[in-house]
Amino acid sequence: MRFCGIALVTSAIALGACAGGDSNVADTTAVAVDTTMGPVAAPSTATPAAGGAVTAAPITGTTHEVKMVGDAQGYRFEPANITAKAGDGVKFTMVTGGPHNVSFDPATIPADVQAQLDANISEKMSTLSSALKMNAGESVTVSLANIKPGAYPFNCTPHLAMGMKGTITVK
Ligand SMILES: [Cu+2]
Repeated sequence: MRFCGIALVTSAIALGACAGGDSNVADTTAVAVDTTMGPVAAPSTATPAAGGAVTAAPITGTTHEVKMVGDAQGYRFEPANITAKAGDGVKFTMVTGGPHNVSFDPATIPADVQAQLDANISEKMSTLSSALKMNAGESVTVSLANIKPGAYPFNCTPHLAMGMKGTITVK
């Protein structure tokens, strides 16, 4: 996740690698670009591509930890309600009862937030929905960088009907 953030800032090529889903390739590309271009060249390539593509904004503040749990007491995010600042991030870690994911309903997310929030999800299976995490210890991170203040409800796609949901409030 962190290397993807760096990659997105430093290179549109690395962005393509991250979006492509092969983490090994993305990792190698990000490192190679970082060492060859150096910090001076990075800012000039951070401009979003023509056509309005939104790139992921890396976490610059606190990373809040949330557990994704399913057991005899039900399916839930712990904690379900997170209060954060813009620039913070939320790391959702699979603990038990997966697969779990983190999904935002576009109907509850302001139109001018959706593209950035979507770009800020570390690993996705569809728009505004993270990949499913099956194994304990696997995680998905959502950066709140460039996300305006507001309340952003989320849920777990497989367990929405069982009430597995929460809200991120950005102050
Ligand atoms: Cu779940």
